[in-house]
Amino acid sequence: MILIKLGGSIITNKEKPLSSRRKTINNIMKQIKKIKEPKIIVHGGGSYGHYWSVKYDMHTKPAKNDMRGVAIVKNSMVELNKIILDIAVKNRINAYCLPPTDFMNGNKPIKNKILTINDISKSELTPVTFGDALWFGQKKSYILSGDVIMTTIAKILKPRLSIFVLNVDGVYSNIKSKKLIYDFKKDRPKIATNSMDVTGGMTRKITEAAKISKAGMKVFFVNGNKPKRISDAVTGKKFEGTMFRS
Ligand code: IP8
Repeated sequence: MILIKLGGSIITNKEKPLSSRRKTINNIMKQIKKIKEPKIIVHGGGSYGHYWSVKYDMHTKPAKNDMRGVAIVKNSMVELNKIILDIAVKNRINAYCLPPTDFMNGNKPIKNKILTINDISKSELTPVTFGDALWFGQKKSYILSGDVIMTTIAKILKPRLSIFVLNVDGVYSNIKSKKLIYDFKKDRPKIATNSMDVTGGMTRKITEAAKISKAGMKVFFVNGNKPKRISDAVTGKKFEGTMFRS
């Protein structure tokens, strides 16, 4: 099984609230369609979920947030998800929408539900889930990142490969000097959190990718602006991007 995360920065215009990059999503879906293995797609919030999460001061830590904020963030994610689903279906991918409420209870994954996602992916369907605003319990809510969903699913379903599709080439802050933005010795990212991303942007991605690779699985970061790199990474033909190995 191939687990794919479509980052918010590649599927939306981060500078412009509530604007998606339909052409880019379409090009990515064309490549995903070529993958002849079971696959699961996760997507981020970009200028939909993050825009409203910032406005309503909602974060990954469970808190007694304004419930109007919860409603609005969730609605915006459903809207973005609908765009993703439509473009997937247009490209003959049988997208099967699974909001994270389907397999999360508060901030705990429901193991048997996640095992079912695997069964679904082995049929002719492609499960699609996303980062979201979730009910936590005791009148609290929190923002669940799609990157965290990647780790949650990977730990249970052990994908052959996890791919993070980004708006950049990889995890170097400077491609020439090959300066890494993750300190593998100290086991933490070197860069500061992206202020627009309530879930931590690139920092979060690297943290989750490191967790998946430490659990013994292969993780790739690829640039979604060069979508052929996605199918190339899957076939193992050629690889351009950042590879995490345990
Ligand atoms: O962009 C966050 O998902 P992420 C989703 O994958 C929301 O971190 C609602 C901000």
